[in-house]
This record gives sequence, C-alpha cells and structure tokens, in this order.
Amino acid sequence: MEPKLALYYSKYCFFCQKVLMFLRGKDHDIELKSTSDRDNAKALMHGGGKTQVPCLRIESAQGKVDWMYESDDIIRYLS
Ligand SMILES: N[C@@H](CCC(=O)N[C@@H](CS)C(=O)NCC(=O)O)C(=O)O
Repeated sequence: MEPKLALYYSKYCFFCQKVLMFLRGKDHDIELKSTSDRDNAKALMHGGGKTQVPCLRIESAQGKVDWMYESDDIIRYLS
C-alpha cells in the first residue's frame, strides 16, 4: 500500500515553490498543508521537530511516520 503523504509549505518560501512547481501537472496524491495555518505549523513542529519548510510527512501503511525536510530530497523521493 502507498504511503500517505502531506507537504507542509509556506507560500512565501522559494524552496517550497520549487517543490510545488515540480508537482504541478503530476498525478501525486499529496495533501498540502500551509504553515500559515497555526494548527499545521504546530503539527510540523511537534512531529518533525522544527518549523522549516518544505517538509514532506510520509506515513507508511504500518503507521510509521517520517518527516523529510530538504527540498532536493523531497523532489528526489517523489521522482
Ligand atoms: N535547504 C532547505 C532550505 C529550506 C529553508 O531555508 N526554508 C526556510 C523558508 S524559505 C524556512 O523554513 N525557514 C524557517 C525555519 O527554518 O524555521 C531546503 O532546500 O528545503
């Protein structure tokens, strides 16, 4: 089963735009979570340990959660 994906981003962040541009037109099932929403920012901090964006939350079918922070790593993972 495919992992469940969520991308934490800020619309003001160049690195986030890079990832969002990469995703444009692709058929990925990724929930987008803007950190302008305080609940999303808190979830990112509590789950991943820092507020840096972009961050891809990867939840395996077994419920294991990984937080991937680097834009280049995220793009590589999604390629
Ligand atoms: N090397 C990182 C840089 C990411 C980065 O610098 N993000 C900035 C926004 S553009 C950020 O989240 N700064 C706030 C923080 O680190 O809490 C990447 O390529 O994703």
